[in-house]
Amino acid sequence: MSATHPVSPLQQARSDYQPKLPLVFTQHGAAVRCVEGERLDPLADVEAIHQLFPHTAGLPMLTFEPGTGPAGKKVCAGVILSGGQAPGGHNVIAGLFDGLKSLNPANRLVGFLGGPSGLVDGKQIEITAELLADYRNTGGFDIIGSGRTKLEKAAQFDQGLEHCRKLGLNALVVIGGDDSNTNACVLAEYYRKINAGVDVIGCPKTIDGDLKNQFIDASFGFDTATKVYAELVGNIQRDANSAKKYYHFIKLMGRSASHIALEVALQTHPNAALIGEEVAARKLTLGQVVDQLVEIVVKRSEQGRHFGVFLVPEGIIEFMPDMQQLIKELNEVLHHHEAYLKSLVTQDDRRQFLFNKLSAETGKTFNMLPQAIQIQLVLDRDPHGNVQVSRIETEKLLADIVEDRLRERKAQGQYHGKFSAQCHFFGYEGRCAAPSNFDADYCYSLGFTAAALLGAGKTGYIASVRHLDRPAADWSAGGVPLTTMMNLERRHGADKPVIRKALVDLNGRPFAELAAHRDE
Ligand code: FBP
Repeated sequence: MSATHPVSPLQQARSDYQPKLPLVFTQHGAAVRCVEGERLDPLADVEAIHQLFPHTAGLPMLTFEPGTGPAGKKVCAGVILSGGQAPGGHNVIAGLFDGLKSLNPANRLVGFLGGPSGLVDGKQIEITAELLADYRNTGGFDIIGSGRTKLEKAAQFDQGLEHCRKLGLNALVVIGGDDSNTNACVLAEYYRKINAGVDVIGCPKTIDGDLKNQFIDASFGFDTATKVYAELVGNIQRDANSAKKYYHFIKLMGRSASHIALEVALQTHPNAALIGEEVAARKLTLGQVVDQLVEIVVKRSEQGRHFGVFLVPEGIIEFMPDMQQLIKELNEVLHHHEAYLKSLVTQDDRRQFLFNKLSAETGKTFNMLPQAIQIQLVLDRDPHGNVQVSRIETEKLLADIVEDRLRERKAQGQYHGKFSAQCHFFGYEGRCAAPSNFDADYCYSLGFTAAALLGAGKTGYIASVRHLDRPAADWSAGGVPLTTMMNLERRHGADKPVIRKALVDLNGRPFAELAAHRDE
């Protein structure tokens, strides 16, 4: 730890923690035997992906086995943190650094600043043992920062290559989610095609937990973030149960998939946890989702309980068919009438204009929304002019409509309770928490695995550490071709190769557990 800054006993203890590694690395460092397994095709759209990635599709699966590998290649790598923060990112860098040094003490690591744009703009720092000492086992991405610039154009790749050459780098490690690893895959293919001499390896990061498949057990950060949220939700549940006067609507991060809400629900047993994927499968409208919550409030009020906790996944709105239609129609209107809308003087005029342009059915959905949300839909637009769905305060939206419905029921003599809502959004509270021991170990192992892949001269792979349900020593380490996880998806009117996002599997054990016990 830094000599100039006094540290707390907790900081010191975290700093002293030595993350665990799979046994294969503890004897020989990252210079281990790399064994090729079966060649892996893309999981879907096989021919198209092979055509788009002729140099990196169909590569063999790799595992590291005990025994020394060929003499250590000299590796000078650049590392990029991409996208949202996730606990453990610093340990991926620490594992990568230590792994590279174990291959050859002359190996170097450079950190590109502020995410992928650091590579394109040539902004970086040298990662040294002294610098890293302050960051081992800490949360955050502040050692080099992160960003959301998409690396997808040849011009960006060429500029990046120029900077790599200037810095003497022959490898890049991209630590990111599905989009960032998609970009890493395209970059690996491009550099291989032009014989750039720069290998590219990805690492699976995201608190959202949606970068996983048969080869990737989990993305790092999910374990820590869900534990932090579960603690906060648990505290609120105790408060609700003590004061007995509020319904807490708690939105939990997770841009699209509901893994976080599901995991937190399993840890805390709230009165209801909405799961976006279930809402989509059952084609539940906003009104129907609200009705489910209203039923719970009414039932509890009959038992004299006027309090409770509801979990709401951040991405829920995009799973509701009526809201999907509303967003689609609003985007159309906003695009076609942008100038006219701007010329209108009041927000009310704009709301009214939009309402008149919507189809009858969608108009009803729009009308159901509280005024503040209607205005937000008109005002908050992304750089393409589309509605910013992620900015919609879903927890307030649901609380408002539930309150309205209860008022109606009261007027009809069907409800006699008291209802007062408190709204929360837990997201940023968990993304930079100190990693759990699991995430500290997993991240360090991922970084070490990335170093071993680079040492073995591999490109176009994602570092994979598997069997995470076992003790760390028994984890297996290796690489999975990035193209294996690819499929074609429709984006902005064209088919694009992307890594498939893992949504909550309604036939999987975590959801089955929730479904079996939620009525209790
Ligand atoms: P990544 O997919 O990049 O890991 O980010 C996930 C996430 O934390 C989501 O849960 C959330 O919707 C989003 O990032 C928030 O993004 P921002 O940090 O740009 O506000």
